[in-house]
Amino acid sequence: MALALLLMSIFSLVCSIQRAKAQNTATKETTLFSLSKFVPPRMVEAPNTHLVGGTNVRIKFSASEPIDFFCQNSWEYNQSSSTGWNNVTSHWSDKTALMNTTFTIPTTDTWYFTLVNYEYHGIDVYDITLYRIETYEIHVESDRRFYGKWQQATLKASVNKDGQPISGSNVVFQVSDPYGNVVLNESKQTNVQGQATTIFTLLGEDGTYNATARIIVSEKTIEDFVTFTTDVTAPTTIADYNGTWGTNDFIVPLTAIDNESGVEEVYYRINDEPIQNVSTGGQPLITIESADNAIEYWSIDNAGNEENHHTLTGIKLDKTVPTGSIVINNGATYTNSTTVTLILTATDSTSGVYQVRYSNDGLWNSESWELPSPTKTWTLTPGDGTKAVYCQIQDQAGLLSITYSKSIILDTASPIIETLLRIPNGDVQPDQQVTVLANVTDSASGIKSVRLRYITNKDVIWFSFPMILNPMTRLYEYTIYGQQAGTVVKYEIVAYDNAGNNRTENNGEQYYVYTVIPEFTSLLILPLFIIATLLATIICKRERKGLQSRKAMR
Ligand SMILES: [Ca+2]
Ligand SMILES: [Ca+2]
Ligand SMILES: [Ca+2]
Repeated sequence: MALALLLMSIFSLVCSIQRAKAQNTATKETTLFSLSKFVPPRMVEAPNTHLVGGTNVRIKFSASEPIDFFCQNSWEYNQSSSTGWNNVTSHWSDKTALMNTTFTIPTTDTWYFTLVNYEYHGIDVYDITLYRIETYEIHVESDRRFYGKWQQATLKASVNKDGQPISGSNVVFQVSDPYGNVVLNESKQTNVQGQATTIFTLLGEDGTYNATARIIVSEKTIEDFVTFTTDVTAPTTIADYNGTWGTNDFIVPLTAIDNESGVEEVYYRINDEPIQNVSTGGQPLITIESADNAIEYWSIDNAGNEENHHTLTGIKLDKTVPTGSIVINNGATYTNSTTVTLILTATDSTSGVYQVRYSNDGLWNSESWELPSPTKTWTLTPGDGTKAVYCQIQDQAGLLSITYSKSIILDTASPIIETLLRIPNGDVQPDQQVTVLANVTDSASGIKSVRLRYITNKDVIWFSFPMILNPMTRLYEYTIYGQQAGTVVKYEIVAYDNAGNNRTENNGEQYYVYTVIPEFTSLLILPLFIIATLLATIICKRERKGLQSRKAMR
């Protein structure tokens, strides 16, 4: 509080000193008339005094005692007729012993001043004086507030009286440099516009000049002063950018400082676009996706000093999310293992791919980021069925891709082989075909193929043939060719599902076996029977022929 009061009093002191220095007006009073009467008559006329509108006057009146005195002065009277003065209007009247009042003649018309006293109170004495008041004023200004190195300054002083320019007035200009040295001291006459000018060259260094223009009015000096500054140092501009990627259009704020004259304007050019300034174009806005936007920037101060241009490069903006794809096991429909291989493609046009993350559920709550690799071993959740794998990509700017996903069907269960049949059942005759049937099913991926494998005791290799699904019976069938007698056939069934699982049904590694039986009796009965029949037929025919021959001989 005490400090504030101290500062305020210092401020007041400075102001009062400045006011004392900057007395740029003066008044000059000229007595127009002065009357002094002892026991004045009822009507006193002052000398007719020619006054023009706008003229300032002062009336000074004093009487020996307070009286009821009406002084109707002549700016209520004009000389409009040859018969005398006509009252136009009353400007003032008073009842006083003392008066000291200034007036301005109210119009631009010509007026004549006179004085009439209608009242008579027998006063002893009065004095009245009318003064003309003229006000002189001087004003000085520099053509600029701030100047650059070695620039020329023009000082212009204007002198007027009662607001009107006056020519021929002698103006003395005096200029002191920043070190207090008087560098100019000359006199100039005002022209018809009431103006006097002087031109001089400033120093090539920073600093503030004081200039004074003065005239002498009625032995009084009035003066005005102006200060101006040389500024030879260009501003300094700073761009605020931390080098990180932006993901939306962003501003690079330019801040400029300047000593002496201050910053007049900050200019910039983004990439090769037209030059803009901050006042009208706003701060530079980066909108183009690139890893290397550039801003050229500089400032100019109020003295016209232009800063060396700076160029900020590597301004990064990426507004586009990365893209990619995921493939499981080279695009297979099925897998029989929870361990799969993922193939990831990830691209980002501007900032580039930074990292990726994978998920079995598509919820990005606990999945960690990792650097991308072309292939990745991944574990599906257990349990047969359709399994999706999700992935997301992040670019260097921090933008996230959409979630990409692919599915694969997990099938870890082998096919089921049941209801094994053989027709005929049991041993078979030589060359007799044997049909094997089986009910084969698979739960997740379905049956891809079923094969019947067999070997005989006369072979050294296994034969393998596809079993065909009979659409009527829904059983897989294969018919083994007939074999020679004495052949022992053993077989098994192998089923494959679409996921690569397989099951072999081989009767607990004992295989299924049948034998081709060598039945000689049955083989010989027929030809023997045929032979016997033929023989019997032949004998029978021969007997009939003999009987018929014997009947004919009779
Ligand atoms: Ca400067
Ligand atoms: Ca991007
Ligand atoms: Ca299966």
